Amino acid sequence: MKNIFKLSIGFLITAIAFTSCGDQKSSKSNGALSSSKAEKVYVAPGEHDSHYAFISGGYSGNLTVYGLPSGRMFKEIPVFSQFPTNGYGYSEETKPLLETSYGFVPWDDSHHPDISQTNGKLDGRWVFINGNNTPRIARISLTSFETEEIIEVPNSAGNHSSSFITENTEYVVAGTRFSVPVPQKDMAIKDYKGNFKGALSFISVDPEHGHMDIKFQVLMPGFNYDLSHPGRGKSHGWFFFTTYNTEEASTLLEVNASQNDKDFIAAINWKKIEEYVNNGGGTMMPANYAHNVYDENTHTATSTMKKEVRVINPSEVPGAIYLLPTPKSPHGCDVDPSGEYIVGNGKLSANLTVHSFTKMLDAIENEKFDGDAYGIPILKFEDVLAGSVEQPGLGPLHTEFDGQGNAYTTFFISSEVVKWKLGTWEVLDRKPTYYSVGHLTIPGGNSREPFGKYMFAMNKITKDRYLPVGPEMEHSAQLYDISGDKMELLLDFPTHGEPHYAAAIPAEIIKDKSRKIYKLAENEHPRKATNESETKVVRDGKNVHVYMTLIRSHFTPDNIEGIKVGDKVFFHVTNLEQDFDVPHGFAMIGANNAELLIAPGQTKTLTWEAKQVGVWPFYCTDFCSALHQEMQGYIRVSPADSNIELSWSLGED
Ligand code: K7E
Ligand code: CUA
Repeated sequence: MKNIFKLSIGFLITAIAFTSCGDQKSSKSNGALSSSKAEKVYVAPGEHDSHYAFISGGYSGNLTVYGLPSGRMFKEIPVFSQFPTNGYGYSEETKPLLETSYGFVPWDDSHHPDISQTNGKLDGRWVFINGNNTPRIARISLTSFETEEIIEVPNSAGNHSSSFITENTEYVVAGTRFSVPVPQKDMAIKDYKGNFKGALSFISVDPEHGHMDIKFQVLMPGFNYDLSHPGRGKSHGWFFFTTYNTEEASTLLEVNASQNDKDFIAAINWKKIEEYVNNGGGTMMPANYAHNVYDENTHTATSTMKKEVRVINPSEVPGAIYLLPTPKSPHGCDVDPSGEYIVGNGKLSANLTVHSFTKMLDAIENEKFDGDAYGIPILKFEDVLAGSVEQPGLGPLHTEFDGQGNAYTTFFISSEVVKWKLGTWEVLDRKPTYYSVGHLTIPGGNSREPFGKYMFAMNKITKDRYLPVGPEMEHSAQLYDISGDKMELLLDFPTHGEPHYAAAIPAEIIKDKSRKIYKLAENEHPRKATNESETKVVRDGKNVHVYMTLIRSHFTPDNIEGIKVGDKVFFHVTNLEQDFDVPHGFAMIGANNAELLIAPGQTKTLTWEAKQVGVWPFYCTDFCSALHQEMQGYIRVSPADSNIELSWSLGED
């Protein structure tokens, strides 16, 4: 067994070396884009792209917004990471979004964005994304393009099989990558097997406001739950998770978790469990997790610690959970638009395995079982197999669909995307990627109605594709036209962080409802100042609250005296502008946090500690008018025992 394994690794390494050198050659020979390709990605000055792509920032913790087909980056939306560019996670209003049971966690590792759906179609209301490191799920508004909510996932560790949503956005799902003791406790690591648990969390989404709530967690055997996708159409009501490390090894997983010939796809009938829960089933377990919600009217987030979570053991709901044997350490778990086919991308498997939902139901009904794992029935492999794509490439990771009956699978080791036909399993086309592709995205590719015009591959290794910028290059995406029989490579474009996955959508679904301003009349921030006459400075012990406004091109007030060393000054800054795209910035010398970038009509708060006697300037950071450089002011800081009165002014000498 071990020797065979070593042999296959040897083969893979040779394959890597072989492909990368082959790739370089073909890259050189195809070097310049032909003019027809250039036309396909050319978006003339002032014209708009036809699609948005929301690309995961990976270890940046954020989400970037791109246009297709141009590959231009429009915005970075801060999600799990502090973002000095606009003060996210530094302003008093947004700090609560990053609260967790571990305290303030200003970073995460985001992997899988997924856009909300109605009836299996992208509805463009929200995009969800997971935090892998400190298990969390975020909801981002596709109206304001801001993070509106983050919920922590207890009993989870490495929230990787996440954040995929069901076809009416009933649930956003989070599965743990690492199994852990549940509840956590001090125990020997070597006693992992049989004792650790893997929590699969079903988080309900309020249909109107999108608010998330953990409806239940299924405490599964201690495998690693890698990726997941919902059933759709005929399989709506089920959710599928790939597993690896069904060996339950705790050390040297590269060897010890590659022993079993087959791991599993876990099929969860969430409708059945939901019914059980709605009838009072499950157990409330003590837990500690943060639920952070941003209010668009007060422009302020609040963080609440939740104290319990509903857990379900598989044995409580017979007939709700089955295991589908799947070779070998599958990564991606992808369901086709009809809901019939479930693709298990076995990383170390020679063939690509596709299961049939219809056969699965039949096997369940006729009890075609092959034993069980911790009481969960294992279905017979042959009885659930729809077919397999024979030797399509090396190291399959992820599959997407074009809605025309074709599937597209990425192969990391052989660095290619392979197009194949659902049902006949024949390979139709293959195109190299530069280099070592991870995920790929087709707009709507994870829905009942994909928009099969473009596909882009997100590659892990960039090497020579761009001008060198030192030892580390940004990752590279590649856009293909998939409207014809053969895929056509159109464009390379760099991405930010590690773009594990992306969600993409036709622009017309969201662009017209994109927010332009925050209406001052609707501003409910408790410390707003919606006109200059409402500005003031208020002392409350050692805390000083400055109610300040901004308009081209001055601060009100712009001279403040009577601050003392040891004071904590809270600048509550309201941007009075009511025009699209006229933000102002606020920066204070020596601030230990960041600047603020304040959208029209918005109020944000920056805290500054007065540490040294002197007269200290603040200024606007965003070039907002011809007199932007005049947009500045001073704060006088006097000794702690000074009796200078608090005063503030604008335009008085
Ligand atoms: Cu990078 Cu989806 Cu986290 Cu595969 S995952 S590549
Ligand atoms: Cu306001 Cu520059």
